[in-house]
Amino acid sequence: MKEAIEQIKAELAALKAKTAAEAEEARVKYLGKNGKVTKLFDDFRSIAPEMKREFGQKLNELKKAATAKIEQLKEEVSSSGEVEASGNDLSMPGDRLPLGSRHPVSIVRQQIVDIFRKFGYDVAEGPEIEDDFHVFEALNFPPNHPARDMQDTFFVSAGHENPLLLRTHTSSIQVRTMLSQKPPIRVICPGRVFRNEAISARAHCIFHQVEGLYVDKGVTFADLKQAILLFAREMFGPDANIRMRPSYFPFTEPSSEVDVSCNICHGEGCNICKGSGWLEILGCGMVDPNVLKACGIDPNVYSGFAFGMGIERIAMLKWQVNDLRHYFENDIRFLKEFETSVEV
Ligand code: 2NM
Repeated sequence: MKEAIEQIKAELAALKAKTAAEAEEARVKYLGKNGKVTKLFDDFRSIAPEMKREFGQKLNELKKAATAKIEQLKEEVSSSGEVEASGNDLSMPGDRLPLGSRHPVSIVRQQIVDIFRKFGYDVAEGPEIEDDFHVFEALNFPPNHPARDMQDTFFVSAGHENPLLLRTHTSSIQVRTMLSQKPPIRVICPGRVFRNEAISARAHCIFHQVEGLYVDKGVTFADLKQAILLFAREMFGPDANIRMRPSYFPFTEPSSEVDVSCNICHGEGCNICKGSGWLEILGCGMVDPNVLKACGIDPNVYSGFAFGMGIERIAMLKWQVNDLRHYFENDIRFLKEFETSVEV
């Protein structure tokens, strides 16, 4: 036994490993179930009792030394960089994947939604393929309204009472919300919308909207005005002001268009605001009683306001982008402009 111990000691001293696999092989050879050191422990059981003390101690030392040596080998192969037969150094750091950036429309949508969430609005979404009822009928569009025309709306199916179509605004989400919830209702509805328009610098057949709705007892136009003012100041800075111009939408009465003070020239007049000092940002109004009725809400008990804005338009004002088409073409040189907006 003595010779065996000495022999293994010598072997351990000379032991080398170039790879993790070799180090593991060495561990199995000496300390594995049928390893040389393990074997000696088996032999130890059958030696004369008076020898046990001496060899017990030696064997324990041997096992300790073997364990330490193999630990050391494993350490060496992992820290020195293991070069495989293929020549690949598996310990090298990997190539960095280039990180994309968020699309400007996505950045602005999130910003708008976050502002209204702070005001206590819930976020709601709905289907892009809708039907006539949710997009037009419930929203007080008369049967012969031009928006219902093939020229303005993309139809998925036609020739029957409630045709399927691509939604032309996200108001259909608000119709669904009113049909399924009781007031008080406060929702903000972001989404993609579709209109059959010729593509130009100012118009596109696909764009993004955020619409909001607030229905409760005693909601007034003053509440609407204050909500829009607070939104404008969160979005465009604490110095922003708004002005409201009378307008018309089938789903609201009265209706208004809202301008924000030009944050480029501060009223001096520049080519962004075309010298007026004001920029149009959204449309809004008090929800028409006919709409509340169609959505199962009693207009004698409740009132509400609603508003809608185009995300691309807000993003154009924010970054002074002069052509809407940039948002859809995904030219990498344009998208890279927004790289600093990525939070890593
Ligand atoms: C706008 C302008 C004014 C609007 C109305 C509704 C609903 F469903 F409550 F009737 N949702 N959104 C609305 C009102 C949208 O976008 C320019």
